[in-house]
Amino acid sequence: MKPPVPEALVPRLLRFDTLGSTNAKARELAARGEAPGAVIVAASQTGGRGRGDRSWHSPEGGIYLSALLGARPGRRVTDLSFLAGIAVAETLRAVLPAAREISVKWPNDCLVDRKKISGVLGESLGEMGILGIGLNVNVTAEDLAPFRANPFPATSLLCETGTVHDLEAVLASLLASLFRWHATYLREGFLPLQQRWERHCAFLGKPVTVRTDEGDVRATCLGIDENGALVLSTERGERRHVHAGELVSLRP
Ligand code: BT5
Repeated sequence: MKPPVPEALVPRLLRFDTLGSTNAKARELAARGEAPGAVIVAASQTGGRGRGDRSWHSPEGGIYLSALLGARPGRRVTDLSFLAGIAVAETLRAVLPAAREISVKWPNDCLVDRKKISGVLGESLGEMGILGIGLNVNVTAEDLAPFRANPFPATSLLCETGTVHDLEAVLASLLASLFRWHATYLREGFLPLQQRWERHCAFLGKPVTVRTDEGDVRATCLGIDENGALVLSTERGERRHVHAGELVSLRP
């Protein structure tokens, strides 16, 4: 008999003014019994975290949240990062003009016209995933100046449109999309996520450089596999699946 499909979750918002890191708060609350569906939201962070030892600049005007979510039985919580990318891309699509390119970037950034507007930090806590999402909404160009020289320079909705956006409306739309896709994932598995993520990826068929522990790989991006690994076709024509790393550049 098939195991029962877990029930779809409804987001329960837990709001804070300033936090060190919403991911750290989520971990603390989960240890005290907070259940999946909880979403920790902060107006700003003083110690926002990126991947590895990197940090996430988190002034007021951005969205900083961590959602406690489960993976589908038998799957890994790393699946959840792809939910975040899709939800951010969908949210941005609804507010930006159609001419703007919105793309997910493996493993879990979201770009507008090749500039980084959002980052995701997925962590695991036993069976549960802590899905941290940072999205630059009304963050000013001045605030993002330290990241202007990055290979994928930082941007915000404010920088891209010149107007201030309704933070609450953007948050509501992001959470609706995130939880809708989570329900689809619980019901149908990773395949719909894989397909939708690839639809939001502007790098397919393009020559890219991917940084891995074993060095940089120059290859053509083909998509992601059933576990979320990046699928590449190397310059020697070999197919390669990269499980850990980062797409660091798009080559001309
Ligand atoms: C990420 O790391 O992109 C993951 C960021 C996750 C942030 C969220 S906010 C809510 C939750 N709570 C947390 O504590 N974290 C999560 P990574 O791929 O390592 O990128 C980090 C790099 O992006 C930094 O080294 C900077 O170069 C750049 N950066 C920092 N702040 C930025 C910002 N606000 N916008 C764009 N780029 C930024």
